[in-house]
Formats: sequence, C-alpha cells, structure tokens
Amino acid sequence: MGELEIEKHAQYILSVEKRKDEFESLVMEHLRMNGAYWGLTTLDLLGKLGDVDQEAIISWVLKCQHECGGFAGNIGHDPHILYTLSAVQILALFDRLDVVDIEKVTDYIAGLQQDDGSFSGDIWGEIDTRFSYCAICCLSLLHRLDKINVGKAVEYIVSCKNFDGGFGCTPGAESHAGQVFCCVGALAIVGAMNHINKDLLGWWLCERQVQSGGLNGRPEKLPDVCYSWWVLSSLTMMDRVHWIDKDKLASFILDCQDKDNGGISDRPDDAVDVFHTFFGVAGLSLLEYPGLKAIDPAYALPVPVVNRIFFSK
Ligand code: GRG
Repeated sequence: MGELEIEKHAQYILSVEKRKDEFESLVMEHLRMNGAYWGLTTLDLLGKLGDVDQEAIISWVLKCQHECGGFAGNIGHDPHILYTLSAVQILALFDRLDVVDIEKVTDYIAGLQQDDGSFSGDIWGEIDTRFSYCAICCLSLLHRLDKINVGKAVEYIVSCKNFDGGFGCTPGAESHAGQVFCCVGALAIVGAMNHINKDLLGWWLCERQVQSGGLNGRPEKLPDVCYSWWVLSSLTMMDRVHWIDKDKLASFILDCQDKDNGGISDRPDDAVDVFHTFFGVAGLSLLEYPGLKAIDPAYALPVPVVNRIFFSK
C-alpha cells in the first residue's frame, strides 16, 4: 500500500495537460472543462495549485462560454450544464468569480428548469438528477438560488427517492451512488436534508464496501476508486462515515496508485487517469489523510475555497 505519492500525482496531472496529442487528452477533448476541474482541484488539495498558469486557464475558460451564458467542454463545442458547473468551480478555485457575467450564467441555468422542478442538461432536453445538482451547486456558488424554484427542485429530487433510501437519475430509476451524491449534495446545499432517511440510506451506502475495502456504486458491481467520493461524500453529509471501514478504504485507494509515474486508477494495476486521480485524492481528503487540504462534501471544492465564498463577505 505505502504512502500517498503527492509529488508524483501533481507531476502526473501537470504532464497530462502538456501531452495534448496522446490518448487520454484526445478522448477527453470534448469534456476538457470537466478534466480541468478534476485536475486543478486535485492540485489544490495537494497544495500545488500555484504550479499552473492561472491567467491562461481563466482565459481558456472564458473562451468556452457561449452567448446563451452556458459553458462548453472546450472551445467550439456546445454548452451544457455539466461544463457550466465545472467552469464556475474552476473560477472559484482561483478566486476569480468576478470575471463571470453572473446574470448571464444564472439566466442560462434558470432557463433549464422544467415545470416539474427538474433540470435538463442543455437545449436537447435530457433530464437527470445530476443536472439538478449542477444547477443548485452552481447557483449557490454564485449566490443566486433565488433565480429558480427551489421548492419544486427539491420536490423533483424527492420524487427520485427509492424504497432503499437511495436516489436514481429520474423517478423510478435504480439507486446509484453517483446519483445519491447529486441528490444528497443538492438537498444539503438548500438545507433540505430532512427528506433523507439517514439510517436507511446510510445502511445502503455502507453496504457498498466490498472485501478489498473499495466501494462499488450499486449491489453486485465491482469496486471503483471514484465511489470513494460518491459514497463517502454522501456518508459525510449524513454523519455516517464511521459506518464503513475507513482504513481499508484508504488502503484500497493507495493500492490503485501508479507509484512510478503518478496517477490513480479505478482498481489496482489498471491504467491511471485524471478522473480517478481526483476522486481518489478527494476520497483520501474526506478520510483526513495527512498532508491534504480538506474538501467540502457538498460543493466538491477545497474547504478554504468554500469558506472564502460564503464566509469572507
Ligand atoms: C462536482 C463532483 C462533481 C460532480 C458533478 C456529473 C455529476 C455532478 C455527478 C455524476 C454522478 C454520477 C452519476 C457518477 C457515477 C459515474 C460512474 C462511474 C458511472 C458508471 O456507471 P456504470 O453503471 O458503473 O457504468 P457501475 O460502477 O455501476 O458498474
């Protein structure tokens, strides 16, 4: 298992950005805004955000914004609420929310709310509780939750709750730890945690831990480092982290490191990528691993960034 390779993971993240013609960069071309958020947040948790060219990144982020107010995954691509949240999170990391035309971004997000309180991801109309989370998290970071019908948004999320206490992407859809994070996170942000049965959902979430110590996203599935975030952040928001074996989970994440070249994979000995590197480091941060900044379980941003937004005014 060993220790967290802080220096190597930081070097790995910085090197992915430089190798633009390689496989990982090419397959991520259309979702580069998400990749940038995962990579930059990881660097901040590792205390290495100062190693990037902040001005160049901010200028690129702004070039991804469309006239409608939404952000795309890269220059020349279509806007989507997923990338809009990542763009706002990146600007928040750099303490540069002042460069955003807040009215325009928040109009875009508010325009995606449907009559039943749900959110579509873009103009094409797909509905998913992921988009409810993106809308609520983004508007909250911009102090503009007043732009949507929060009551209806909560009502829709609650309509996606299942008999096992978990949540799916639409009403009646199977509970999945990723959607649980989105629903618990959104409810936590708007102060509506009373809709969650913490014991029932806490039980379902802690049953996600398998023999190796890793967590899966739903019953009978393989463990994956990314669930160290989706499951653990939800348990943290519900004060139930002590219901899993924290040491075994930390060992599982550390076993997924590439100890030579940096980066973290989904399972031991698989190929590393930025997505799993972020969720592995974020999971260790929730487990209070030494040397890492604390991460906020609802906003998925380092705690000092969240404190600056909400408590330094
Ligand atoms: C700010 C952290 C953050 C998130 C923004 C996009 C989003 C909001 C949340 C995504 C939540 C989600 C649905 C995560 C699950 C991702 C994942 C690994 C899906 C894989 O699903 P399957 O069915 O895998 O392929 P399993 O593990 O079930 O076999």
